[in-house]
Amino acid sequence: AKGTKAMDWTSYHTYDEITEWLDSLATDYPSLCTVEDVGTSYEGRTMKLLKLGTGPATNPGIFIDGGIHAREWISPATVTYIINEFVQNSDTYADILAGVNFYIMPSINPDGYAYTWSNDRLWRKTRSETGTPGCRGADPNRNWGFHWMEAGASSNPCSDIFAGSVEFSEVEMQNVRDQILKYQDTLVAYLTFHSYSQLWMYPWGYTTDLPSDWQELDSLAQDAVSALTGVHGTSYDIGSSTNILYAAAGGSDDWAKGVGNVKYSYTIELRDTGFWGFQLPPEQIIPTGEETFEALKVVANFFLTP
Ligand code: ING
Ligand code: ZN
Repeated sequence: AKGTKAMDWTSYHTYDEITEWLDSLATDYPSLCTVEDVGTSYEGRTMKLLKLGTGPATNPGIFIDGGIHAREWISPATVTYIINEFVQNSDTYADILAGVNFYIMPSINPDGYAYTWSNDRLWRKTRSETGTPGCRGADPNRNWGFHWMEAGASSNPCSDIFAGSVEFSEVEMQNVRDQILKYQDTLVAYLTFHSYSQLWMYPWGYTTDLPSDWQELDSLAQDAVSALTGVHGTSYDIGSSTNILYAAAGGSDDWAKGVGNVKYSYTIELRDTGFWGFQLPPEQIIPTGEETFEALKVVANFFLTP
């Protein structure tokens, strides 16, 4: 369609390809989406946010990010699939797009992601200097400033779960945080996509305690997952991250709920359950996108005012 940059979901794409594609969408579909520069990564990559929706800025907002962990390639691939599905079939989804605004960042750890293409396919963290030679990067999902470092995080810069020298030490997470704060008044949901394990999780990650409204988060998760499973039969577990996976403080979902005050905050671990792990074959991008999109529709429809 139009001059939209070539993109496909039969292979994985580099950070630059994803970014150029976002720009081309904003050029070609100005009534559906706009792109905003939201800052620069440690190594100087431009970070972009796509805003998708046809209604007023006061509509309920859903913030979506992908790629916080560099090696979890199915995450940015699924987030771009979701964008494409909405843009290419905007008539089908006219009600959702008129009633909800999506704020989407497909790849929020650009330096780490680039490093998984160039040097180390299994790199997880950012690429900032730590002061310890040979040990770069912080775990961006231990870096958020809510009960920071209280559980499941390390102060050792060589660890894969190094929380950073201080909360929000990582400029990329500062950039994402500032976008969430910018749209905070409208945000009803925050979805952050990881892989792998097939889990639909809600806070808290820093404690085994549950949020007081956990039953509402659980109920929407159940509805989303049942739609997801209905597509290809993929099974997901649902629960608080501490209770179904492990305790880990400094996660973006905890911050979004605990500080950002976004009620429906979820961390979603996409396919698979470990056979391929982070190296999910590209043949699974489309089926993963299809089932995840159905789950997202359930979430979006939940916030449509009838
Ligand atoms: N898993 C998440 C991690 O950051 C998680 C799981 C998220 C735990 C949020 C606690 C809170 O470790 C992966 N695959 O990264
Ligand atoms: Zn992850």
